[in-house]
Amino acid sequence: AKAPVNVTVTGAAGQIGYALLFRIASGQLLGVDTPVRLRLLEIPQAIKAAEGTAMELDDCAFPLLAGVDIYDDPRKAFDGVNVALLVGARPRTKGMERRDLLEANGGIFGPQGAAINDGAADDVRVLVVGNPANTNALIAQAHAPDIPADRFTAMTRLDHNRALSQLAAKLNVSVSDIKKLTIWGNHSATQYPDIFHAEVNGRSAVEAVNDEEWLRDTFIPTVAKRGAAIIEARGASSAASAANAAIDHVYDWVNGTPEGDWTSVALPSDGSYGVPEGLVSSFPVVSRNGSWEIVQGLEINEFSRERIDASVRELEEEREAVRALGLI
Ligand code: NAX
Repeated sequence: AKAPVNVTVTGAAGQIGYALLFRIASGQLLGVDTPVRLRLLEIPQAIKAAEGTAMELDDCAFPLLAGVDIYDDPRKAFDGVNVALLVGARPRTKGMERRDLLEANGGIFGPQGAAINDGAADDVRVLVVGNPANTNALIAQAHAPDIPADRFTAMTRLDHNRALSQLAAKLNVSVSDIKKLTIWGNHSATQYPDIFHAEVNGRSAVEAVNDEEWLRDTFIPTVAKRGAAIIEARGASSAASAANAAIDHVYDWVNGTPEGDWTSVALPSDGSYGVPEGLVSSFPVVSRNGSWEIVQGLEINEFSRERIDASVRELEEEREAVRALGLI
């Protein structure tokens, strides 16, 4: 039998945590032949709630679940970790400036990055979900100099899945008919969902849509503002769909992306497509042999260039701000 994989989930008592843990324990994160040991990290006030979730995990009697441990100390929670899902973050509260938000999150993701650096297994993979996800990933990565930078990623898979679904609805096709869609840039309102390279049943998606106004004034803003629309409708932010995207992200990272398609992941730039090196920005990627590779050689038209640059500019501003605060 395979040895259990250590999966640490931060913010485990939160709403995404609740939607995520049961799917991990059932085998959907890594595959149905891989046992997992869950390690939940929470702040002291939420430990009791995490214990309640752990009781429910017990009650599912998942054959693949090798154990559940609960911690309020990142050093312990990340000891020996193979997959780290950084979900817990400091949310923006009313009247909070961006500077305060970045500073509060620096206080979380800096120490967590250092704990991962010191304690993680050699094959560690990190996915940051907690917002501002790209810059939180940048902060964690900056505190983990001994780990290859490309093991630190931030989640734009939810945006990717939202874009797939919107485009499929517009063209009246199934999401599985669509390939090669891309989210570029920041997981924020400036993100750019790009369909110029996308294919629908093998033909150009842009030609199939044939409606630049829809693309510009409906598709892009609908995808970028979907999070706000969910809050408006549900009275709470996306949880099950965010957990689903985290599962998709890690599953593909470990098991590979299908031939003839790609997905979207925010990872430290190697300078591809003019994105400054080191910025954690979303790219079209494939997963091969357990690593992400940025898809190279795509032609970027003027419409796309403008939008990629705007989102990357926002990421540069965030990086400047966390630098000025001494967080990286
Ligand atoms: P909740 O507020 O329900 O849960 C967050 C949990 O994190 C809480 O239980 C809290 O106690 C815990 N926490 C806070 N600081 C912690 C720390 N230092 N260590 C460990 N745990 C800590 O939020 P939820 O709805 O679960 O969302 C979690 C994060 O995901 C938020 O930052 C949210 O903005 C972000 N999202 C990111 C998305 C993405 O696509 N990248 C989409 C969904 C979501 O909005």
